[in-house]
Amino acid sequence: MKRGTTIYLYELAWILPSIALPVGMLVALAVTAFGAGIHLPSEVGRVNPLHVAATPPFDAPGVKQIAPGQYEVGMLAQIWSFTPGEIRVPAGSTVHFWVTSKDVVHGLFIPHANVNVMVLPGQIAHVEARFDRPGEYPMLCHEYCGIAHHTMAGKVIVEPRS
Ligand SMILES: [Cu+2]
Repeated sequence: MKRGTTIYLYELAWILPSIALPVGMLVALAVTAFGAGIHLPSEVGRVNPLHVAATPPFDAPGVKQIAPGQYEVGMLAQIWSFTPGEIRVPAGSTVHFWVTSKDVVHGLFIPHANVNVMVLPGQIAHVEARFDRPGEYPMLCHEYCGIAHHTMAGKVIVEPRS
């Protein structure tokens, strides 16, 4: 085999995967977004952060049962806590979180529950999660929001079904 041909094949062995990989990722992204309808949790509405404490559902933050096994949580994030800071639901529940911030940029991250959303003042974020396994799930702020950011946490308590 001529030397020039060998180099060409060697280059081809790198070029083809480097095209196939991003194309494969784009196809996976398109199938996920348009086929399976999976999207990032995003802004679903706006609220004036100055009047958020008087705007439903944030005027009475808390857990509300909306149907059997379905709960809705109106949640306010502020430096350096979540209101409500503790959420209790029975195992197997789906929880719909409606979250906004009173002051600065926060985040809401619940490990093992597929909740990871930005919480911005002026924007309402919506995310839902199903809690099948009983236990305590921490709710963490994952955006640096000031000197006591590391203390900003709450918990979801999933109680076993009797
Ligand atoms: Cu925070």
